[in-house]
Amino acid sequence: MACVKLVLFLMVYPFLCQLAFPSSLPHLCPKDQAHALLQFRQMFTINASDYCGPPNPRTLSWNKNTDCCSWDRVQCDETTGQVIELDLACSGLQGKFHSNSSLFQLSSLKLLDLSHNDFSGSLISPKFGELSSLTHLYLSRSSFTGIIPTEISHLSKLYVLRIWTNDPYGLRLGPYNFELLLKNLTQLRELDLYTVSISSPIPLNFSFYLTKLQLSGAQLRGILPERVFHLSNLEYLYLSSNSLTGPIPSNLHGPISDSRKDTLFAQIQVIDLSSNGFSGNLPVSLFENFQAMKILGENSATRDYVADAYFYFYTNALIVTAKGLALELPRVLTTYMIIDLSRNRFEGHIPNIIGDLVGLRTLNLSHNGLEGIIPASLQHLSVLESLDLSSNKIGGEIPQQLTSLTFLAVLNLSHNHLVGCIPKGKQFDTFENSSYQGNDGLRG
Ligand SMILES: *[C@@H]1O[C@H](CO)[C@@H](O)[C@H](O)[C@H]1NC(C)=O
Ligand SMILES: *[C@@H]1O[C@H](CO)[C@@H](O)[C@H](O)[C@H]1NC(C)=O
Ligand SMILES: *[C@@H]1O[C@H](CO)[C@@H](O)[C@H](O)[C@H]1NC(C)=O
Ligand SMILES: *[C@@H]1O[C@H](CO)[C@@H](O)[C@H](O)[C@H]1NC(C)=O
Ligand SMILES: *[C@@H]1O[C@H](CO)[C@@H](O)[C@H](O)[C@H]1NC(C)=O
Ligand SMILES: *[C@@H]1O[C@H](CO)[C@@H](O)[C@H](O)[C@H]1NC(C)=O
Ligand SMILES: CC(=O)N[C@H]1CO[C@H](CO)[C@@H](O)[C@@H]1O
Repeated sequence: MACVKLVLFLMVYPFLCQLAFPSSLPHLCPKDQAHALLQFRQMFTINASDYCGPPNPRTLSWNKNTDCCSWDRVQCDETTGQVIELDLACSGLQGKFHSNSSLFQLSSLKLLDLSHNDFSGSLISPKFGELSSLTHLYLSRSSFTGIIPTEISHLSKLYVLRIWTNDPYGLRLGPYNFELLLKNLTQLRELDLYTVSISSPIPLNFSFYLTKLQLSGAQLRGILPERVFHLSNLEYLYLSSNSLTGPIPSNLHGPISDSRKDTLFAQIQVIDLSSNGFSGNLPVSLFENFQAMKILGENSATRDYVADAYFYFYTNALIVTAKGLALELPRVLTTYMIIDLSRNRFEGHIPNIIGDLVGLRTLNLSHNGLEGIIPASLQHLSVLESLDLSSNKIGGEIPQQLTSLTFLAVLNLSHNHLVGCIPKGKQFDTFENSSYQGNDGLRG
């Protein structure tokens, strides 16, 4: 009798459980989704790339006899059981990515990461545009070629879109598609199209939520719309190696009135406008607004920081771990604050106010037409590691106070009109003479 009771209890238990804890009941992955995943997996051989470090072919462990929600790198919705996250970054997938891939049957996907695989010159399928729940799409450095399809702009829920490539002939995005993309993806926090060829001016329509904009090497031209400076959440702006021209507006107005002006670029941590055709004076009024750079973070006094996700990618093979962290990294750890305005046509003086940006690690103003003197206020940049003012027309003496910059590992003042004695002591005893060459009036 007791035995029957126990059996009955065991039979009823799951239902009781479901009543009591409806959402904690483990859902089985729907059969069609498991099938779609396995079918996708079968299209590829596994050949881990050196870029990702040691081979980590996670999809090998997928097994049709187990619940696909328990598979490595697969996440399901707790209530519906639908696959909502698929993180296949650095999975060593090698082979053609078919335009009708079974992956597109996973219609509830919110996060899809296919970066750092080798899809051998496949085109990016227009069907990505059908995954309308996507908030995060990562397709970087996966050997896709051709034109990024217009359909990507259907993904109006996207927060993060990363399609960077390191092949300048790899991917293109027509000017019209670029405009459409910016206009329709109104929720975007991060847009990374590094070296994707766009070949157009920067359109005016931007998501105001952007925290990171990476468009280096995108063959952009024309002037930088003032609207870019109104992205009040922007932390990372990379526009290097384009053909952008004109002065940076010196009279920026806040979105409603001048009183809102202090929000402009207040969060900026990295601004890289190097190798463009910018002209005019350095943007003093913009520097004034760099509130985040005026703070010396808690861990700043150590070198034990991790820079933004890019730095992390390029210096650390553990991209897999990095990805999960990437969104949070800049906030959690001390960041690597950079101003790089090198190789442009900026003129005028180096503004004293740069000395207020005490969080700066790297300042590169080289290869411009700057005049005047090196402001002594730079002595306040106590965590500065790299200072490059080379190839300008800067005169006067090197301020003795710069010897207080004890973190300075790279200094380049070459090819200017500096005079007087090179300061002695501390870091200054470590710099090579190529740091000073091409200044006829310098001694010591
Ligand atoms: C794996 O990839 C490397 C370079 O990416 C290539 O040289 C090698 O032939 C590939 N191995 C196989 C089995 O395809
Ligand atoms: C994709 O299309 C090819 C033919 O163009 C076909 O052989 C293949 O089975 C299709 N795959 C899927 C997942 O529908
Ligand atoms: C823009 O997004 C909406 C959804 O918000 C979508 O219906 C529309 O097709 C998209 N337009 C383009 C051109 O992608
Ligand atoms: C500064 O920028 C120039 C030109 O973009 C570059 O060649 C140089 O290496 C940079 N300096 C440092 C110290 O990185
Ligand atoms: C640079 O320094 C080396 C010694 O470290 C010296 O031999 C050389 O002449 C110097 N070059 C110039 C241009 O001063
Ligand atoms: C400084 O820059 C010049 C060119 O601008 C370069 O030749 C020299 O090697 C650089 N020196 C250092 C120490 O970086
Ligand atoms: C500044 C600008 O061009 N804004 C436009 C962005 O897109 C919307 C929708 O097409 C337009 O209404 C705005 O005028």
